[in-house]
Amino acid sequence: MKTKLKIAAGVLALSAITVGLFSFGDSSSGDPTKIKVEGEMVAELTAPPFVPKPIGNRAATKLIVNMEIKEQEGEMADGVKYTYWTFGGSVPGSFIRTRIGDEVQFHLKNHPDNKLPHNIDLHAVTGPGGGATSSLVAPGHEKVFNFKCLNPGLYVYHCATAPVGMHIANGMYGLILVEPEGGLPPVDKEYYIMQGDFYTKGAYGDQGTQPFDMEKAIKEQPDYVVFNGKVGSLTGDKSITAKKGETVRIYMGNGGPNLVSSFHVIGEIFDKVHIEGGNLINKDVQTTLVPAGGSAIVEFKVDVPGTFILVDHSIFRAFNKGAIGMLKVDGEQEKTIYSGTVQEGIYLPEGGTIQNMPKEKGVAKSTVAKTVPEQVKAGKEIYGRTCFACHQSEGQGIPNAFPPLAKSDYLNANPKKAIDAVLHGLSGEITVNGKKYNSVMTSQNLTDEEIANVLTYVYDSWGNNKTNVTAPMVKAQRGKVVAKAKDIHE
Ligand code: HEC
Ligand SMILES: [Cu+2]
Repeated sequence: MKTKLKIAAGVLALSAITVGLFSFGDSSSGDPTKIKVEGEMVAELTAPPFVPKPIGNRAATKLIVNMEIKEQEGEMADGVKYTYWTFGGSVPGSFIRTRIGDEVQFHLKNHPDNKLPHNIDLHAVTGPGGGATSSLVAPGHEKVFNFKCLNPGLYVYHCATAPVGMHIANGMYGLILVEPEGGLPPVDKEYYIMQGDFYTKGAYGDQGTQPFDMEKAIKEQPDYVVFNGKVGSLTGDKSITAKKGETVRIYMGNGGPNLVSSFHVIGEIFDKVHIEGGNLINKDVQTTLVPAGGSAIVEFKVDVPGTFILVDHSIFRAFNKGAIGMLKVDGEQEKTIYSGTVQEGIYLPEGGTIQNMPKEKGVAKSTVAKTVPEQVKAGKEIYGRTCFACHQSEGQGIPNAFPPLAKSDYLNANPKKAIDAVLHGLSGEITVNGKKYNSVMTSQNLTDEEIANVLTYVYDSWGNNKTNVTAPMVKAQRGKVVAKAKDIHE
């Protein structure tokens, strides 16, 4: 406990210096301990990905926070059960929104059905243990303590009951925002996201109830790295949304317990980042580092429609451990900002010019028809280069994000639809093996022969129905959908 307190004091000292150097409005130049409070109110708390209403210009007040701890079973991924320990019934815990000068009266309630004592350390608190020393509470009990918000910023809170790592690893963390005098500038959409790493006895995707694995946690080898407590919490119909032209602010935290997050939104640039959730604003940022037990506030305007993928850019975590979310932006295309593919052709270094896709036979160099095993071999290589990233090594896909190709009823029902997906891309709602997906697969820039080979490989693998897709079949579909696309444009 002693060393932990020292660390907390060090962090607080640092944040005090930051406030001195960079202004978060002018409030920080005054003495926040002197800010008078008016009246009292009960804090609105929200589950992720939502945040309470902005503070705006309300005066500092006595703010009552009622936080209930619940130990409850949830789903880490499809068919994977996990017992989470939560603040308020969600991972991350309920979002708390305050302002500088608020006097928070914190009620920590440990539900009688719980098995363990817990407490809370809020990084926004100036005081021993960030509140942990005053809040240890047994099941069926409540503890109350008060603190005054002295430093504006976005702060992590977490349980600090021994074994601390285990309480955090089971989901006991969340964010508390302390707004500056007058509030943060208004934006159109605000969301709450927190990354966390999870350690299970079984490997990623192993079915059934998965207990916590202390050994893997100590070795810092997580099976899951996820946003908002589970795989797929922010994909498909749970994606966060915005309309073209809107400004989006994400309150991004990292509960850890171990990993640091390289937070990135594919296809967007953060116009502004409150570095580490504090007062220093960086502009035009591609990827921002969110420390374990730290945060960042990122803001950007969405200028073009589409699906933007949120990732930890330590990229195996994204595609293999679950750290993927989606922001869906509606609106008209904005071709001057992003054109889409304007030309598709064959690149011949010797020839030096871009040519159109071969319309006639004879352009491709080797047109000797391959045997099925040759197709499978060539197709496997293409799969590893192009499809693998999303549909995964065994065609298992990623729950709620990328549909499976293994034993896919969609794929096995009709090779023409599979060919269309690879040729022209696929978007809108589809159902694969009883699960709905509503996402975007971009068109894959492959020749007829390559598409034939990769699909023959897919059909030959993972329990699929061994359809042999040939180049002429692909060519036939290519012709058809061009005509269809034309219809749409007319
Ligand atoms: C960038 C990610 C990505 C890549 C790369 C990708 N796909 Fe997809 N694929 C998707 C998504 C997302 C969907 C679902 C689209 C929807 O919801 O409408 C999908 C759907 C499909 C489907 C139909 C659904 C099913 O599960 O049967 C097939 C077939 C398919 N992809 C094959 C491929 C093949 C073959 C490749 C490689 C040549 C490939 N995909 C590359 C993301 C991708
Ligand atoms: Cu706890």
